[in-house]
Amino acid sequence: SHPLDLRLPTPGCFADPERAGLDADAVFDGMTEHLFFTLGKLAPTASNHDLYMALSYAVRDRLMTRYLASLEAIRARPHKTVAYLSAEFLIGPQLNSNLLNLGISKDIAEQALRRFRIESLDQILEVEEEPGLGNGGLGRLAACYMESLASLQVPAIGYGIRYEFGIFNQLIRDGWQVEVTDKWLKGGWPWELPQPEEACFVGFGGRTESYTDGKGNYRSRWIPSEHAIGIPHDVPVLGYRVNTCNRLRLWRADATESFDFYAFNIGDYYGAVEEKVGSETLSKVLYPNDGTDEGRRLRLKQQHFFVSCSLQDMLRSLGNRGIPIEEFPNHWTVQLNDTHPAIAVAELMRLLIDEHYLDWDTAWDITTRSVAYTNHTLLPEALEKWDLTRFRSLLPRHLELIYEINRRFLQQVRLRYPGNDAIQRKLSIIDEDGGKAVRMANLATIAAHHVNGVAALHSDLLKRQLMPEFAEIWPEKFTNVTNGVTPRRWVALANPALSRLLDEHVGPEWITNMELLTKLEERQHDTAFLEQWGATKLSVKRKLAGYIHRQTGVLVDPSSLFDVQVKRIHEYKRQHLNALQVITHYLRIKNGQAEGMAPRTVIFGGKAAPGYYMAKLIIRFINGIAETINADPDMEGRLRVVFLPDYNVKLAEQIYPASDLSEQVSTAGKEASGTGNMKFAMNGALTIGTLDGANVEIRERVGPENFFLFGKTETEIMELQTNGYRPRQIVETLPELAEALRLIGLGHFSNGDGELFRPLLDNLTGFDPFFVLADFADYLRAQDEVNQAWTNRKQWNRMSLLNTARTGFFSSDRSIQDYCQTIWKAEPFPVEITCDVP
Ligand code: 475
Repeated sequence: SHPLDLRLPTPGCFADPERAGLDADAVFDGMTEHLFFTLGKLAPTASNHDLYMALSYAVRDRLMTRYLASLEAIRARPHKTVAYLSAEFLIGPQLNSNLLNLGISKDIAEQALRRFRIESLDQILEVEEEPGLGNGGLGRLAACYMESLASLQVPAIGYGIRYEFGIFNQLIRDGWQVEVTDKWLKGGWPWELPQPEEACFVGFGGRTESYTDGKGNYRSRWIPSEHAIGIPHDVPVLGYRVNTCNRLRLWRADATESFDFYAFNIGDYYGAVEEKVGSETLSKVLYPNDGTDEGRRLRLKQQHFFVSCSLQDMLRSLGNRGIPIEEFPNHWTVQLNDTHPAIAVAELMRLLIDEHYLDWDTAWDITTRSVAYTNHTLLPEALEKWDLTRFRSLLPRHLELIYEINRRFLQQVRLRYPGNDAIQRKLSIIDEDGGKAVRMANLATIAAHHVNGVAALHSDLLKRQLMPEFAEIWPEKFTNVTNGVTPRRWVALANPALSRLLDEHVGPEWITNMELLTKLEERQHDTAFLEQWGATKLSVKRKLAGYIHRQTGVLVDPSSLFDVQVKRIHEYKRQHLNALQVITHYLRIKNGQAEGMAPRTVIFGGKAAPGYYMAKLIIRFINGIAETINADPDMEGRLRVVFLPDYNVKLAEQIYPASDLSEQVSTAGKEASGTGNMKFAMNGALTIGTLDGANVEIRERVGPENFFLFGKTETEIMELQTNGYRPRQIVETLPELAEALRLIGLGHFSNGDGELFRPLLDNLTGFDPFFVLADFADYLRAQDEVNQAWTNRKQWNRMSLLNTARTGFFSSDRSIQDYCQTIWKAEPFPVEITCDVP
């Protein structure tokens, strides 16, 4: 490849930080300029936020050579690019990860900061506002994948929505969750580059009409009644110590000035303003549901908005380079992150047929060779379905195209299963049972060249349970890519103490090749090293203990076992199973049966969807338990319970490294993969978990002797379900459980209010839809094993070390390599920048 000499101010020479502008003097000079010219501030009066902004701008400047060189490289020499379409990107704080990937060490940053009388980088990182543009696992996965794509030098662009308000901030008031608007943009966000000249128009509503073109061809077109403009806001995504700097392109909806002329001309000033306000609300707020489909009209509008902008952007980039449209699949590989962007199938067909005048077969060939679909959940309540009438009123042309896609597909089905009406009804994109609806998973599956699940078990269940007929028709379409997490953020940045140890004993290459961590196994019997391993963990726990005290006022003992469950609150994730375990632990202490039980700190964190009553009650329940236990003198030095409010990426970075025990206790078959489970294990926490999602693969890799397994398997759960499950009978056989439930019913954890947790008790003893009671006894047994293992600290440290050593597989670098080879057929494209700049 040809090195680019862009004659740009900061060359990409990692070998020579001074000439690359990455030394302390250059960073200081950059900060000084930005303080003065960009922010209009004088150094002596600058606040920490001002200094955060100045440092961020100075760092952003240093991304630009690589950013522009990466864009220019692709423009000059086309190469297949990954388009990752996702309604969510939960990217987390940006400053520290850009410092790391650029190669500006903490020491260099602090040298620069000291000249502004700031002693530690942490003081500056603290004030950074994180963009909460996602709910949980799915959005965070997209962010890890963008980071790994860049680090592996694969050209990629992430397409999404620039929500003005991200996931709400969570307060806890009287034990209840309170949602507060997330105004992440209020202080200015320095990491985005708006590109108003690349705006796109998107239509909604209206009608379709048929016409005959100049050549006598019969055609259709869409006459929308409403429009929005999408303005791209680009966020640079730099790879680790490479020149590749990809982009996250987030669309902000703006008013459609050119379309309000009519209203202005008749003097309807307010009417025109109304349309302006209406189109702006499109990118206003993220829907805070994780794992449920609300079927709201505005949500479908958001989806079509960002998908249409993104596809137009891809087509335009081919046009700009004079590449024929038939070449689309060789230049773009389009990944649908769940069905949220699945309207892309119909929109790409519409753009190709109605606007680029291709025939159906050519358009379908292009679409199906470009698009692939990742499924993230089997829960029926999460599968997106759009009411047909609503869908037609918003996207009438898309519905016509979907009908035609469906007609052709069902013809194939009829040939394959003649006379089998049930199969046709089941596979149809249109749900005809009850209120008619469009099934987005069926649309995505029919069009995609690959459909993948996110862990081995999940991909298997996807094939065998959710889509057996599709898998029979297209066996080669279905595949697995087990999720992964980026070791840059989740080890190097989050856990500098551990990273130093790994650098020393494995060598710094672990950070881009996590399989090297197996070298740690050589140390598994080295007493001194194991002690150092334990001491490192303890040092990180001290920091978290400080944070817990500042946030909640609860004093926790850093040498106690930190037992942690952080994730969205959901019944299938079973935080209430963990809470019941805590009550049992408490009762054993109360009843003098706690001999040999090591001191524990049980930590919870996570948000509940604002409309999910049972999840919110579970938060109240945990806080009730915490209040009772933490106030009881008998619990002093033995048991502490903490609910950390407002769990987000920034807080997660504090929590994973400080954990001893990772709670992964979902009902088998319900958690598609989990990714927190990987972050815990990499940071040396042991897992207590069910055979669900990626837990299965984590256990296989770390070894069953280094994992606390409990609970029914997916098959056993299915059997229970079909044979009739009676949770009340379980209570009768388990006195500890009965006592816990009795106390809850007496209001022991709710200041005497026996009614507060009644719905939770009724749920558990009535239907218990997630088999909490069915797994309770085995869970307690596994918790006793945990306690035993913790008592032999050398043994525990060894198990912890083996967890870190053997979880290299769960690096998102490995996941991305899987996607590149099996689904995308995309390859690295190193960007060269000459260092010989004057
Ligand atoms: C799974 N979010 C995890 C993770 O693959 C898995 C749903 C509807 C609307 C908005 N967001 C959602 C999810 O479905 C989601 O986050 N799924 C999660 O994806 C990454 O590790 O098991 O629950």
